[in-house]
Amino acid sequence: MAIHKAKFDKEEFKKAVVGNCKSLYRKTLDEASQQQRFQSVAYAVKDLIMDKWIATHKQYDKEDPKVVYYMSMEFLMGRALGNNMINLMQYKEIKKALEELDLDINEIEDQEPDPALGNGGLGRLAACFLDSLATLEYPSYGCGIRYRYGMFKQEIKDGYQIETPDDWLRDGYPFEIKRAEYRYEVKFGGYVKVVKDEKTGRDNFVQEDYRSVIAVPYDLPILGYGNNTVNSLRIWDAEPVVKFNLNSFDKGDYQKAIEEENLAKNLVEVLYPNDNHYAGKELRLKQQYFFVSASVQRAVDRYKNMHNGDVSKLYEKVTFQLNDTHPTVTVAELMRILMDENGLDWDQAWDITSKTVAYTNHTIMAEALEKWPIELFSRLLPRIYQIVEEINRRFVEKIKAKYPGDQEKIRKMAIIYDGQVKMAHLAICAGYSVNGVAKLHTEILKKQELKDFYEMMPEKFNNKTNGITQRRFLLHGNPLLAEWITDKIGDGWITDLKQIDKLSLYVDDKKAQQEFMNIKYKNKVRLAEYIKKYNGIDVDPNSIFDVQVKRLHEYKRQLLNILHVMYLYNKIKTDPTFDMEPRTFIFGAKAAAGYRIAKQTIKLINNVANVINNDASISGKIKVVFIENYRVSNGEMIFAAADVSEQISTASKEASGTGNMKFMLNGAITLGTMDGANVEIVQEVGEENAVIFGLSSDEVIKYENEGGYDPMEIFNEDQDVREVLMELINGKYSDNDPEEFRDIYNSLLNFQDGRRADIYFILKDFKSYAKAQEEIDKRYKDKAGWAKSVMLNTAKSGKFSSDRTIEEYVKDIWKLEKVHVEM
Ligand code: 4GP
Repeated sequence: MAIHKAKFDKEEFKKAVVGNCKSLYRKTLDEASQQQRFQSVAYAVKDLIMDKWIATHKQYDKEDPKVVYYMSMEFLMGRALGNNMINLMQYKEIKKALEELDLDINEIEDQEPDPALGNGGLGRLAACFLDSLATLEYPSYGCGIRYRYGMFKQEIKDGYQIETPDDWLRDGYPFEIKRAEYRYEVKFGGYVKVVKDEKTGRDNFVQEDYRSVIAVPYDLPILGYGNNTVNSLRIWDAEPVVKFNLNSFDKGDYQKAIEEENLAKNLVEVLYPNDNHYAGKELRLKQQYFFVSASVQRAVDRYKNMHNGDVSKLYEKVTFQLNDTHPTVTVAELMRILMDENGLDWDQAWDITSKTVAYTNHTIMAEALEKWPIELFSRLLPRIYQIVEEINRRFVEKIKAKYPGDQEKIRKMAIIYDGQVKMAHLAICAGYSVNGVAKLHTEILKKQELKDFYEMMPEKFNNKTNGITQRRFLLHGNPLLAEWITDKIGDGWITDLKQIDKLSLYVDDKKAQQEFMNIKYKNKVRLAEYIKKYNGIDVDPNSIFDVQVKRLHEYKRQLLNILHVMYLYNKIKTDPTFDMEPRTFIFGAKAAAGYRIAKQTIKLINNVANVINNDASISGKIKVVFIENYRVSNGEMIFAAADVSEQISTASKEASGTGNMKFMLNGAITLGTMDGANVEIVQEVGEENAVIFGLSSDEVIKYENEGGYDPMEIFNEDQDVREVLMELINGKYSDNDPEEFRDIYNSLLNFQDGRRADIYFILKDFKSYAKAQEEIDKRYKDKAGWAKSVMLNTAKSGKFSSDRTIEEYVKDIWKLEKVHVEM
């Protein structure tokens, strides 16, 4: 790939920063606040982007290439300033310019709020995909919502998680631009009137007595690395209709005006903070339809403008990729627009729609499956519901034709059944592609979760193993290692991560090993300073940094990790001569606000930390740290500093995982189960360079199909496990309140609320996990062996670039052509 580096005029840039400060704040740089300085710098960087952004869209208008619209309720972007500097290939130059203005780039970057318009995996994946699409020069739009408040900020008080609002727009977000020229009305509620068209004799469907909002987009630039491509992330804000339509006042319809005002205000107020979980709230469905309707209306208009108003070949130039089922109303909205607004008949509209929409599944967790009660769905989206009804009717006919007399098939596969609209079924029925996000996950979809659909439509199913962008998670997040790698093998890895395999040549080289481990040490010092600053805890950078950062979820088993820490602590206490490498267990995780047992787990981790960190008698052999407010920006620093990557989900439950890839890239050893993409990580790096434990996914699924296993047997027979479990309810870690962790204890041992005990096999996997942890200790003692292993992890991470993933989507699903932008 030809890398293009634009000329950088340092003096111009400095002038721009000073000028921005003046025109934005009426201040000189020295009297401006840090936030104001950040804004002044960000606007100057935005200036460097604008010409490319304009040129990209001119080129798209000229060439009329096929475009993918990545439809997602979440884009977990992380900070933009540093990343934009990197992708402009002007990080060092800008850093230097800022130094001359007496500004420290790290402090400036630290002023930017993380745009956190996502929860976790699926939202961050969307952000990595946009980076890769632009870098690979593929035309694309991210389509989402401009939430007023993104993912909440987490504070830890007395060990408890406290959620505070993420007011990311408070000071204004310098990189967005409002596109007031693209306004679309989105309608909710009311009823559908059928009006016969006198001329054509056709039935027209008209929504009456509805409430509506105006969707107004804001565009964020998505820069390709080292090229002129700047794509857009388009996030929609809601404004009340009355602002420009005073009619309702004229008619005295004051009530309606107020309702629409409130609708607009509430719609985009906040991101639902659930990961791998469906909340079923009416407002959530409104959010879904809101951004989908606006995005599809815009995409169809854009296409029509370029094709003389003819929509019949839309699929040649447009694909809507559904990031999980959240945007699945895309299917019905596109049908509505094609039929009701463009006069196509059902068959034509269906032919286009079913060649235009594709679906990605991100989880098999049952509680994440979206099912909307038809009462709610039809009340909120009456016309859309009619269309879904008809899609369902025709689909059921097809099922009947294929499986005559098999009522069971209809029960399992219908889109509408038992009074619910099943969004995954709609996405699969209408989509031309259905993909999972790692090999194992796709196999489980085919053999278990979506078995019936796979049998009926095998041609739709395919796998796209996730990836991450090395530009953010190595080049930006770990500058020391990035520079060292470039020194050794050149900078080709930045846009072609496969090349990082050239490091394999160095893994036995003593000097290279030392350099690599020295960088790791420096990154650990950087994290230790952060921990000291924000947690007040001293940690030893010479200890093993054993890290589990991800959303808090029972299936991810942070509980297994902390129970093991408690077990290890008991071991050290009973045998003070117990020999082990000092270990720092680092956690970071947000729990959904209403997820009780997840919040209790956070409290448990913090209480265990409190006891252990203050016990001088163990001479610092173990430290436990819970990093507050884990997010993309501190994540970048954490990955760089990790020795051990904890990927310990119950096998079969983690669809892919992407944190696992970020750790691997930065030279950490995976301690994990054979789940999600861990399987492929082990395949790439070799079993001897990872530590694997626990039940396999087949074993887990077998137990599940047989009604579970009995954790009491383990409790009865294993004294170590019993001791740890009793400590949950004897006050040892709960300031003498034995009830504090009762729910956790019960979840492991007692059948309750119709749920089996220990459904995530924590006790079942405990001993095998403890052994794996001993293995880590043993391997770490062999310094050269460890260095070689972590270097191999970095060297073998080439497959896990989101560039590779995107190329696969392009080839198998989207069929895009690259558009090269000249300046
Ligand atoms: C996540 C999966 O849990 C994770 O394994 C996967 O790597 C990620 O999607 C991206 O594909 N799912 C969600 C969710 O974030 O809310 O379902």
